[in-house]
Amino acid sequence: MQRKPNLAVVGATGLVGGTFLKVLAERNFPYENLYPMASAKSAGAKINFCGREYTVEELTERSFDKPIDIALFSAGGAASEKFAPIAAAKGVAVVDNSSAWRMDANVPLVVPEVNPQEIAKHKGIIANPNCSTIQAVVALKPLYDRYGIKRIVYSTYQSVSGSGIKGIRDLEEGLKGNDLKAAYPHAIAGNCLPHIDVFLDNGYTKEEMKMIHETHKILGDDRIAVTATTVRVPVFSAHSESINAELEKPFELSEVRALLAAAPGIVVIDNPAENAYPLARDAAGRDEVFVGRIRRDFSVENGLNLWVVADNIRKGAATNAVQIAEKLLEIL
Ligand code: 3JN
Repeated sequence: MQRKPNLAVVGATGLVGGTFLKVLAERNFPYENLYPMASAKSAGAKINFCGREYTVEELTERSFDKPIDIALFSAGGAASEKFAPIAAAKGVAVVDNSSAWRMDANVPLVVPEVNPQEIAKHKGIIANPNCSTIQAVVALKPLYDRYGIKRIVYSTYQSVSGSGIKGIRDLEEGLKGNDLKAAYPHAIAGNCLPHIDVFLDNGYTKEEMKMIHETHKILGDDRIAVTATTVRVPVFSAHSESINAELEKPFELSEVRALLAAAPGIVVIDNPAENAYPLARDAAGRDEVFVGRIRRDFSVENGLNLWVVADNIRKGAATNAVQIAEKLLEIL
């Protein structure tokens, strides 16, 4: 793009929306005008961006009548469902963080380290995957390309920031002995809840099914057998995942380590002798995906175990969306 783009941040007062702004500023994302938007409830709020104060405007059907090039959305599924097509119809390129459009065949679902080629196919909306899926596919992509993948078993340990400000408050208060249960049906302090998003008729949670479907779409391969158990744990920031993968071809662990270490966006931390492995507290505030505990699963042929950790609000949401927007700048 020749000139600087006009940007909208929809859901600017939320946890992910605020991180959109932080990441845009950190990465010196070029812009001419910035329009922070939110639902009527938060409209009128003041936010600071790059030393200037902005008033958050109410998201309405008219919001995209002004010339906006790129809109980053994180205002919940209902807002995305209604307003992303309105924006797209007016020529805005929307990067949407909700699940509303992820599985739509006309909407690319993108992790820039994995399938950047999909961005150019957009028809106005590009979907940002679920946080748990993003960090998993960043780690799996180099292995998929080299060996193929037959089956994946995901077990997640997800931080309360995935539930937004309510989840963080539930844990803060719970640690003081006051179980709020605003975000969860049970106390989160001192617990592990095998329950993220709603339960479906098949016995899985929606979060688990998101991981399964999104993995197929991003890797472009529905033949991979995938199962998932997603668990909320009393951690403030960063999701951890045990990933068990059955590869198609035999592998050497040394080569797996080298492939992961060389892959974009990955930092390998894997030195058990020094108690070195990825940790949520170290990954919080970072943009990379951290991989460790790289070892064979001896119980099956070509089995591999990984421990994968990333900041769910940054790489799992805001940073991934801004990376997509950076690629959009190249083609707009
Ligand atoms: O719980 C987490 O750790 C991640 C939460 C993601 C989430 C929360 C509410 C609605 C999503 C998502 O990104 O899939 C959605 C949604 O858009 O469906």
